[in-house]
Amino acid sequence: MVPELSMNSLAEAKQLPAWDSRGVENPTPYFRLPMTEAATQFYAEHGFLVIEDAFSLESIEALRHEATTICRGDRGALKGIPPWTGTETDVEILRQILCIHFPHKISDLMFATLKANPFVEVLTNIIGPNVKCMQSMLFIKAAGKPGQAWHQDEVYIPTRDRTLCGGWIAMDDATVENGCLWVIPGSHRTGTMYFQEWHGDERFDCALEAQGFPYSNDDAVPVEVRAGSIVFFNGYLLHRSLPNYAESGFRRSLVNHYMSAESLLPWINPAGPFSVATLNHRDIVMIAGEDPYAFQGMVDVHGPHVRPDGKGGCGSNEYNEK
Ligand SMILES: O=C(O)CCC(=O)C(=O)O
Repeated sequence: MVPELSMNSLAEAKQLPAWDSRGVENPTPYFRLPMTEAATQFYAEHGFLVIEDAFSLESIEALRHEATTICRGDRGALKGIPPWTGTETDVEILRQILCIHFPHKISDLMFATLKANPFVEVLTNIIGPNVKCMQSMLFIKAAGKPGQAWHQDEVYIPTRDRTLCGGWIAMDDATVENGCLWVIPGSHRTGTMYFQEWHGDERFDCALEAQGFPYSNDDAVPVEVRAGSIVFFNGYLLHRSLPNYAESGFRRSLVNHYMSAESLLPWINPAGPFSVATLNHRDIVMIAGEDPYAFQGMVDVHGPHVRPDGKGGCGSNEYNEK
C-alpha cells in the first residue's frame, strides 16, 4: 500500500549534511550553456551535472500542457490509464498517474524534445559525437506519491561502454520537500553494478533497490533545481528520489535516456540463435552524428504505458523496468 507519508522522513532528509560540508572538491553541480570543459569534467568526475535554465518557462508550460493531454488519453492509446469518465479535472487526472513510459511514442512534442538543442549540446560533449536515445519517461509525482529506491539505470538498460545517461528535465521546481533526485556523487566511477532486491519500504514504488553498495545515505546529496533545468546523470550513478511530501501540487519531470550510438544495446532478448554479444535493440532515435548500425534498420516495439505506483500493492514485486 502507498504509505501514510511521514513528515519525519522529510525532516530527516533535510538534516543530512550539506554537500559542501563534506570536503568534496568543486562542490557546485550547477552550470549553464554553452557547454564548458569544466562541466564535462564535472560530469566525468561526479557522474552528474545540472544545466540550469536549459528550457524557457514557455517551453516548460507547453510540456506541462502536453503531459496533461497525454494522461487524459488524448494523444492515443496508453496502456494502464484509468477508465476516465470525461468529467475529471486536470488535477484529478494528474493525481492518479505516477509515471508514463515512452511518451515520445505518442507525442510529437515529447519526441521533438528528445533532440532539443540543450540535449544535443551537452550529450555530444559528455558522451561523444554519435548519440542515440532509447527511452523516455514522464513523471507526474503528485503530492503523496512515492519515490524510487536507490538504483543504477544500467541495471535496466545495459550499454557496452558505460555511456548510459539520463537527461532529467525539471517541469516544476524540484525540492527535497516535493521529491527531487538524490545522488551519490562519484558512485559511477568503478563501474560496479549493484544487484537489486525488493525493498519493502513504503516510501518507494514497485521498482527494486540496489544492494551491497559501499556508501550510506550520508554520502547522498539532494539535487534541487528550478523548473527548466536538466539534471544529467550517468547510468552507473546510484540515485533515488523520496516521496512527494508537499501538501499539494506535482513534481513533474521528463527523463530521456541516451547512450553512444557506437555501443550495441543488448536490452531486449529476441528469440533466436543469437549470442548475447551481438544483441542490438533497435527501437531507438538518433540524436546526433552517425548511426554505425543503420544497416540493421529500426523496430517499434515499446508501447507507451503507465507505471504501477504501488497503490494497492506491488503484486509479485517483479516489476523490474526502468
Ligand atoms: O524522477 C524520479 O523521481 C526518479 C527518476 C529516476 O530514478 C530515473 O530516471 O532513473
